[in-house]
Amino acid sequence: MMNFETRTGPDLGTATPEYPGNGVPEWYRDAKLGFFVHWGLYSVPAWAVQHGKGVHIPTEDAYAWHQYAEWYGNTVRIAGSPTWERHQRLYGPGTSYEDLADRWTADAFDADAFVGELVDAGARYVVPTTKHHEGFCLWDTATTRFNAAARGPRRDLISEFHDATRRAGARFGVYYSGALDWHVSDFPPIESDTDLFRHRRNDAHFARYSAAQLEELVERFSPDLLWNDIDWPDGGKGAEEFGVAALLARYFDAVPDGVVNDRWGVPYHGFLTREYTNVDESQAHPWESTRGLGYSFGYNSAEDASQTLSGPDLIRMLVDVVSKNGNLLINVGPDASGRIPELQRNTMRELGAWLHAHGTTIYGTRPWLRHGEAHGEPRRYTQSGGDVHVHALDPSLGRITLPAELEHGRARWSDGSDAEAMRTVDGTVTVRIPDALGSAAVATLTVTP
Ligand code: FUL
Repeated sequence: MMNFETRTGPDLGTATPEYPGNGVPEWYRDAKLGFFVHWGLYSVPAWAVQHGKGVHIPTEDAYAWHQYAEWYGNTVRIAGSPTWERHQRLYGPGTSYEDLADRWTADAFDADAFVGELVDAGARYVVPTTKHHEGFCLWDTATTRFNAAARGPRRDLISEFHDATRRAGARFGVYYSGALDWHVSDFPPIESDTDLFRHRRNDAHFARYSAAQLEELVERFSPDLLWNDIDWPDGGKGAEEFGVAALLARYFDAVPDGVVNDRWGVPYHGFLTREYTNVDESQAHPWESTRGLGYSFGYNSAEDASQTLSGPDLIRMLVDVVSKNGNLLINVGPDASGRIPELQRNTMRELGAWLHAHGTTIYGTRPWLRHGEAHGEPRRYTQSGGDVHVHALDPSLGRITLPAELEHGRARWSDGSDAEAMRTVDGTVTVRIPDALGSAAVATLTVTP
């Protein structure tokens, strides 16, 4: 798998004064959980080769066998790739990727119901792809006819997402593919990480096109969050007007408490991004972990339950990320009709149910003195309002050994019942986990020190 953050994530502390808005607003730090929505023409074939545990793809085949279904528009152009073969068989050799636009109906998409499912699962912000690398715009843009209002769905999907998200009381963000737009480029397919840099436009025309699109998005939706992908085209000398510094200045003028990510190809960053990567230690700067519920962001119909995160896995992941000063931007990949596939939905429901009962130990919290302990039962810490929340990651162990700082505190479970702490013969203070919680994903104890 490609390691995106190593090339796009600048080091901590490298922000420079020429890039405005350095920092991350409190609303973003409090939100903890967002939902990414990868939806585009790639949702029509909704296919990539299966990845996952035990599957080894040699590096030289990483692009021909790409794990991300949203990369279909590239993979299908690599002659002989599994996607290319399947595409010929299903759609016939004359059907281009872009022809799929007319097969995309989005006929079951109900934005309020869709966003409602995300919010029920705990989302505090929602970030749909407005334009992925394929170049198809999901809003009614004046910049190209290759958009969802003119082709396929014939609806302004981003406007629908935006209105529904605001109505639901969540924050609204936009994903935008800054560096790559295969619709207006004329390169051979990307077959290696080197190609990823070579096969992209960086001319003034393209910078102007991208800037015009992003500005439409800012003007129409005042997004709380800009999630640019890969890099921003710098356009060369004379195109400074479309460069990152100018764009971000205009964005923060329009949305003073907005936030941006770290994929602009410049030393400026808002929150840092990590993709399919675990972070070992708590990070000083706010960061965001992202991944799909399976091994792809765009819906991959070839995946089954064994490739999909279970509810308990996702709950533990959220707790882990939050304890280390991160947010989790978990992704759903709807099908072409606009429904969330059942496998993803099941996991989301479990997360939502857990957050419903334990949300106060996640939302609005901050990291504690440390994220966990090197020894003893696996656990993670968060804190809020003077309380420390101890999240036992393996409740089947039946007990939590309290760290010295919390030994004399008052401890209770999420239903408010008191937890009894006992000093054991070896001198540690231990709380027994009630049998009813033994099979929970995480057992959370709140301690007032
Ligand atoms: C990456 C993209 O190439 C993936 O397709 C996905 O959108 C992910 C969030 O960012 O850089």
